[in-house]
Amino acid sequence: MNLCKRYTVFFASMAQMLALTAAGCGDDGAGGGTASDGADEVAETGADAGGGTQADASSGSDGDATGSGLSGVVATAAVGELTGNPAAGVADEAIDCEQVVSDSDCDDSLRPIVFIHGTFGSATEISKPAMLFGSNGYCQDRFVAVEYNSLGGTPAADLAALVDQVLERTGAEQVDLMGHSQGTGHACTYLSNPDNAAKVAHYINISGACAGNGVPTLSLSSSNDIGATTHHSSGDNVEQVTLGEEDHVALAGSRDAFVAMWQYLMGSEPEYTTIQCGEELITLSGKIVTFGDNVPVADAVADFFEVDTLEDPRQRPEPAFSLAVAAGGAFNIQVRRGVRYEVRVRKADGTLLGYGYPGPFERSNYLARFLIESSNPIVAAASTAQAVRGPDHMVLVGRYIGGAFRADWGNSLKIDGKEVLTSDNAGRNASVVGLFMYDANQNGESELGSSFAAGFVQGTDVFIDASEPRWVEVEWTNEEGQTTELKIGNWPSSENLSSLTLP
Ligand SMILES: [Ca+2]
Repeated sequence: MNLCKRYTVFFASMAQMLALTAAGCGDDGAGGGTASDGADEVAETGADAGGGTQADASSGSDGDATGSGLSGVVATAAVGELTGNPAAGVADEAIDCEQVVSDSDCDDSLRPIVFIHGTFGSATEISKPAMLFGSNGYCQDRFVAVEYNSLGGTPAADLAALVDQVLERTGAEQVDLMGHSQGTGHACTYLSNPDNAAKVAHYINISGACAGNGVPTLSLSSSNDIGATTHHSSGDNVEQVTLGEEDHVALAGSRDAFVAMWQYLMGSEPEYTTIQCGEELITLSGKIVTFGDNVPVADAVADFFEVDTLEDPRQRPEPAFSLAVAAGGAFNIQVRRGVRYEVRVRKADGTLLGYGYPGPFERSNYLARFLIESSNPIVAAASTAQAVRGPDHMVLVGRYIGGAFRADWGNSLKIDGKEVLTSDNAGRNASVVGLFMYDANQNGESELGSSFAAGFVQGTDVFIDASEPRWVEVEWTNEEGQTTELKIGNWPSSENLSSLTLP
C-alpha cells in the first residue's frame, strides 16, 4: 500500500499515475490512506474539507430551496455572509428554458446519494449527474460529496461522518454510495465494516476494483476507460455496465453514465437526459477550495458580476453581490438562473485569488466548486506552477463538468474564434480535467500541442493577449452538441489565473 501512497505523493509521471488509478489504488489505496507518514497536513485538510461542511451547506436551505421567489428574502437562506441582492440583476437570460423542473417539487422519499471523488477530483465530477438527477425530480440537496486531498489523503473519517449526517438530516434509513477511480478504494474501506455496509443500499463502482463487500453494486466502466480497456469489479452482487465512448472522467459525468446510474438506482428510465431549467432563482451551494487538494479557503470572498452589464473588460464597478464564505469555505445562496456571471475570488483583506467564469446556471447546483490555486508544493508542481506567466498574456484553466476534454468526441473549445482542442491536448485517452492554456514559449502565438502533462492535468500553448484590456470570446460545445458562449476579461497572468467551468 505504500507503493500506492508513494506514487501518489511523488507523482512520478502521468503513466504511473494512470496505472495507479487504473488499479483503483484498489483496496491498497484506501489502506494507504491509513499510513501515518505525511498525514498531518492531510488529516487537517480532511477535517476542514469534511463532508459535514457540505451537508451543513445543504441543510442551510432545507425545506424551501426556491420558495422565496424574486422578492428578496434570499439572505435568510444563505450560508456565508451576503452583501447585495442576487435577485436584483438586470441581464437577460443566456439560456432557453422551455420548461421548469422545480426543486420544490422534488421527491424527498428517495435515498440520499454520497459520492467520493478520485485523483485531482472534487464534487465537480459528479455535479452534472446530480443536476440530471434533479431534472428528474430527485432532491439535489440529498446528493452530497466528501472531499479530501487526493494526493495521499484519506476521506475515511469524513465519509463515515457524512453518511451519518445525511441520514440524520433526511431521515432516510440507507444511502446509495458512489466511488470514482481512487474513490472506489476508499468506498471499499468504508464498506469493509459491516456496520457501515448496512447503511448502504447500493454501491456504484465507477472505474475501480471495489465489488461492494456484498452490497448490491453497479460496476460502471467503458471500453475507452484507462488503457482503452474496462476496469470493472465483479461478483454475484455486481452488475456490470460497459459504455462505449466514455473516458475515465466521463464515466462519472456523462449523460449515459447518469442514465446507467438512474436505471440501476431507480429501476426505471429517466424522463430527461438533459439538464432541465430550475426556477428563476436557483440554489448555488458549495465551497471555495484549492485545486487538487481541496483545502477550503476560510476567509474567501466571492464577488459576483453580471458580465453582460459590464462595459470595461477590466474595470469593475461594485459587484452585483458579494459572498463571504462560512466556516469550511462553504456557501449557499440563491442566484438568478441563466445569467453569465463573473466570480472574482479574493481574501477578506482584498488579496486577489482569481477570476472564475461558470457557464450560466440552468438549475440548482449543490455541488458547486470555485477552485483557486493550491499552495501545496506537490499539487502546484504538477499543475499551476507549470504555467508560464507574464503581464501580457493570460493563463486560463478550463474544466468540463461532464468529463475530460475530448477533441475526438465532438468537444470544441474556441478562444477568440480559434479551436483549441486537439488530439495532443484533448485526446481520446488523455483524461484531462484541468486544461491549462497559456503562451508556453512566450512567442505571442498559439502552437497548441502539449506543453506539460501530469495525470489528469494538461498544458497547451494558447496565447491570449493581455497587453491591452479586451474581452476574450469563449465558445464551448460538448459532446451532446450543447453550446455555451462566455465573455471573459483578459486578466494578466502575472496577477492571477482565470478559470472556466464549462457545462
Ligand atoms: Ca506560443
